Amino acid sequence: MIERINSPRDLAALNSEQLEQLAAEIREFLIEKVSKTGGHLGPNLGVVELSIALHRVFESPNDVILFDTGHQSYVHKILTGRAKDFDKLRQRGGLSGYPSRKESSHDVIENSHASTCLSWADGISKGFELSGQKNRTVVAVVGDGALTGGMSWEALNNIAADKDRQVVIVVNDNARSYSPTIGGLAAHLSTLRLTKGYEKFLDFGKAVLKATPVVGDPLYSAVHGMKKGIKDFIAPQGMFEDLGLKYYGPIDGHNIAELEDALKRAKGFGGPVIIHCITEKGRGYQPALEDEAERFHAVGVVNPETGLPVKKGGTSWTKVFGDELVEIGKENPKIVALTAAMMGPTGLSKFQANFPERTIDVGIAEQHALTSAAGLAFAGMHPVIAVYSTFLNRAFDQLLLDVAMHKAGVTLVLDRAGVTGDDGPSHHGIWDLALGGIVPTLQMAAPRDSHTLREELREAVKVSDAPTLIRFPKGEAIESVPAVRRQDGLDILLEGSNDLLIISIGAMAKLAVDAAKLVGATVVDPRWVKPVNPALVELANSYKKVLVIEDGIKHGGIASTLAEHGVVAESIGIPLEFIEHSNRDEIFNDLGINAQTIAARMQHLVRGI
Ligand SMILES: Cc1ncc(C[n+]2csc(CCOP(=O)(O)OP(=O)(O)O)c2C)c(N)n1
Repeated sequence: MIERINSPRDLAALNSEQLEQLAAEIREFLIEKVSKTGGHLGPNLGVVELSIALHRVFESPNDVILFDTGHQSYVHKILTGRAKDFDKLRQRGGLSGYPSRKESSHDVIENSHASTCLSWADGISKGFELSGQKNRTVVAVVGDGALTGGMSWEALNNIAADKDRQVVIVVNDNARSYSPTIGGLAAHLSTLRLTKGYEKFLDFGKAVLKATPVVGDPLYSAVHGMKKGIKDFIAPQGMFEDLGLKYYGPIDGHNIAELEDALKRAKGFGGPVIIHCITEKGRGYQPALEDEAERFHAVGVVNPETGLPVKKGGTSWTKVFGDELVEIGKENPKIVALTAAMMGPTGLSKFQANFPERTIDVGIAEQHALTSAAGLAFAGMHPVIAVYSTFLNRAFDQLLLDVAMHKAGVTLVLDRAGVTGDDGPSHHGIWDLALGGIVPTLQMAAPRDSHTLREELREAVKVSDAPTLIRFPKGEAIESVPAVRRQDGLDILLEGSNDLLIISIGAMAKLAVDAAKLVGATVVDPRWVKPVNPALVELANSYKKVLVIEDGIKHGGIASTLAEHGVVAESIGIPLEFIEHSNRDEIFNDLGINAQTIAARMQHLVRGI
């Protein structure tokens, strides 16, 4: 069946049995392919029927189908003629794990950061209206997790204001982000879920009453007028309708006929509509359904039969952090851990198991997390916010004004800093040092190994009158890059024989030491990169040549901060561009951040001494 689908138009000819068969084949296909490449298996298994129904009812790309976050767009890719490319999913030169304009005219948002889709839908539909592009419906598929992000509500507020707007919002409600979605909104959705049958009741009432002569029509209108009252009785917080959005649901997100029926009604409605679908994350794949923690939200390479990882990795930076935070939490009752819907991936599950009352999941709400943390600090706690580096970007204002300007004792722990690889341009954690570099009062450390991560984390949580930030990369931690000695807060990693000093930032240390050995340079790890340690400036100025190696963007990075302090240095870092998905080593090689290129650069510098 899959081979027969080269474009969404090919779906039109299929009868309901064939559609069921196609759905089953797509599930098998996803399990087979994603188990080989890694990717977002659980979310995509949950949207098979939904994606088929969307592409049968709407005419993409004339109608615009948007996926919030974009991690659940694999089925959409299959239906839009890209099944043949799945062997290279998330690999160099292959399919992106998110929608990609380069790949298809059916893809619009090059996303991966959550909760933006409704704003896109608002803008696109407004644009269609203003430019006279009638008959173009905008469909936004948004998860219950993504709905916990503030932007979603800012957008709904705008979409609801225009009663004629051709926007269909499909809430893909699987009750989970990575783990179960939390908060008042989740509770509300679960109340709505219990109202199943409510719309059917109204439809039944409509048919019966309309068939009743003379009194039927007025009576139907009266009942219809009571609709909100009935709904409020059944589901006391009809939030979407209170916002002024037509709500339809809940419907079975795995029943293609029911989905199509709802989507057709929404398409014909002529104004903004919410279709509330109930789906199951990981549907049809037993290992995913048994994964209570995350339902195979994102997996590496796994055995498709068992779902178990093919390669067992060593201890990750994430685990080193998570374990140490538990130890710190035992000693210090003021420590409170915050996550933005990523308890497991940021290493906080163990802290949560030990101190549930001191662990807070705020939902996909990084901005809120920062400001709420400032509040916690004011109230006498020491919040530790664990977040992927890339997701801090959107909370810059909160970091700057709510946290830093208030000198709040908040510790930010940035995982997946630097080049991350297969998740593509929007997932690299390469802006953190440059952004943090322009925030007054913020102190930043970049640990080079497990030992310094533990040590610097302990130092960070001791600071109570300023925010602190610790950043480390994705993957397996480097156990130890030993220092020859510590001098005025600086770690000297290698004593050289010539006049070249390498300033190595964080996890670049091993590479820096290996390359420096080849040319006899000195290597220093400043440990805390902000504020700039005067001892580092003094040391650097006693050398003839200085090279800074960092895995953040060069522009505004540590080398340019040091320049502000009078240190003239060459720099190796990330250029100011969006870097395509690929594995990390390939990206580093492309950028010339590997032992050979660094050694060659050092040799060149040494020759100039
Ligand atoms: C701003 C931001 N923070 C965190 C994440 C990490 N993340 C990716 S998907 C996801 C959960 C999304 O849940 P939902 O929208 O319900 O989609 P589902 O996977 O359940 O279909 C999270 C937290 C992100 N993509 N963007």
